[in-house]
Amino acid sequence: MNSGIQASGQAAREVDAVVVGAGFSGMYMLHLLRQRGMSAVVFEAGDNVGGTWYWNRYPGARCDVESINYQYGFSDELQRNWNWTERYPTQPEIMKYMDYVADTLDLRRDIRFETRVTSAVYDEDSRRWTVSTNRGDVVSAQFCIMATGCLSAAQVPDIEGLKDFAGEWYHTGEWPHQGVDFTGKRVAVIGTGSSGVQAIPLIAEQASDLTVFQRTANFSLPAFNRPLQAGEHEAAKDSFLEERRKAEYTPAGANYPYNNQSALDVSRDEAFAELEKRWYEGGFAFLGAFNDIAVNLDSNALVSEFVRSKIAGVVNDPETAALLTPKDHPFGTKRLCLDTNYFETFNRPSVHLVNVRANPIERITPKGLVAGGKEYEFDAIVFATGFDAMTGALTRIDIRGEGGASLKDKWSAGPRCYLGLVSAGFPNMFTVTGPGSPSVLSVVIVAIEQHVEWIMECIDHMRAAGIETIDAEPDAENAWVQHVNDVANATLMPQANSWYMGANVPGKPRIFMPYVGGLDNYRRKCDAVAADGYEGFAFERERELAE
Ligand code: N01
Repeated sequence: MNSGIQASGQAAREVDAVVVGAGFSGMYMLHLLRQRGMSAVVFEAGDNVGGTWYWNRYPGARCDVESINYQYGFSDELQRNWNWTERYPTQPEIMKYMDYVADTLDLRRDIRFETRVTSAVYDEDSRRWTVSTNRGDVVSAQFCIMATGCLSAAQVPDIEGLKDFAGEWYHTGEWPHQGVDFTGKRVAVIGTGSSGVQAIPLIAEQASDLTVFQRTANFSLPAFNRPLQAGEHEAAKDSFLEERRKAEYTPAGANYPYNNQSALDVSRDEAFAELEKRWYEGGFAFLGAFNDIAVNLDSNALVSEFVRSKIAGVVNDPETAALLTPKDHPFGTKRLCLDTNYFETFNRPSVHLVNVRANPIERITPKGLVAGGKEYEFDAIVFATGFDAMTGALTRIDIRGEGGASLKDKWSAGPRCYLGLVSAGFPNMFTVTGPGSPSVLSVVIVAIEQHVEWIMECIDHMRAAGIETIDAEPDAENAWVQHVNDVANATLMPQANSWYMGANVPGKPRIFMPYVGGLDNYRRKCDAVAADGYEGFAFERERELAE
């Protein structure tokens, strides 16, 4: 149990750093801080490590990055002593891995579980952050590191009547730990993003009747998951670190076979042959088939046509197939899904599809919900409706920087952050995989390691040079935000109503939030900024030196 740190009203305990969140980012950050001999405390809302994987326990939850690549790359010992069992890791296996890391590195003693940070307030006189929690902890820290995750603030749509629903309802991102048995139940799933696409086939196996409410048809690639063969992971261990070092300088943090050719430079038959080959290999390597899928509408149209034909080939009912076929956005401009039997599931007589775009959900009733004027009855409703991505976990905390300015207010027209690392006016607060960094557009653990290491080296530099605070210079921040937008606007990405654009949250500004310029370019930029004396950042030296 968490004993708390300091009841409010008493003097705050002082630490060098507070870390918010004990997912992959927070765990590694804590490890590095402790290696430096710095005092640190991590606050974590869950009762265990795991971050987004702690909460997303819905049926079928599985990472769509191959397991061998979905692990830390900073320690040979860690990777050598761990064995994955499937090509793509299940949520329970990822949790076991994170438990293993927490135990091996003895992280838990500095993590306060079941504790949610409610506010972080910067004091200009002391140049320290005061971080408060829902359990009365008050901690004063020089550094405040937000390891809050990009997809951790669950978004339940504000649909009238939910509180009157007589059945059970769940959000995929806040799934009950004891699991849910849908056997014999009539179930609704709202949402067909990655979570819905993974959950629907498994819920369909249990439920007596499943109705899927789809607002936007999504592109999904087959995962072709399989158990790893005897010795397969063992064989990969010798080259793992070398492969990871290479992956760190690729656009997506993965050594996919990239074909540096336009889809338009080959014949249609050749293009389809390449796509067919990659399709049956499974996974996101499909994206590397041609070099202009994300920027050239004609190339993209060819790929879209190929993927659409696959849906038509699987779904028996032509009307259902047509409805499941994405037509309103270019391929890859919404986050691609990876599935196992998703489209096949719609061939089950017990599974029905409702087009929410044509028949909007009007309200929830005690018995079910009304869409397009028709009432549907359910025992359970599953919201696979996603997250207030990239900003929600931060804006839900009352963060106050210089002059008492609120981060939420500063970001009201869209997040502003230099390199996705520091937001001007919030000195010594770092965001791991913050908006304006590649984060969700790359293998996120590779992006996380790059950020955590950069932050640690920056703090090392400050401590060695007697510097007390770091802040982003407003001009550098403005230029970076502009660059993030310019790079996005040169691609097809802004053409979709995606969560990358904030489009899934009513009222959220429509800004492309992650950096689409590639993890490789981004990493070089961050390295160059550091090498150049932290160009674009402003330092303040320790008080006695300044006075
Ligand atoms: O959420 P989403 P998610 N009425 O936002 C619909 C990562 N992830 O939880 O597209 C009706 O993608 C919404 O419709 P629309 C991954 O990065 C990874 O599935 O906005 N429908 C959409 O269909 C992923 O992208 C893994 O028109 C409503 C769906 O709900 C991210 O998390 C697994 C609605 C939400 O899709 C988020 O995925 C799972 C409303 N009011 C997640 N509001 C893996 O690694 C929303 N929708 C495999």
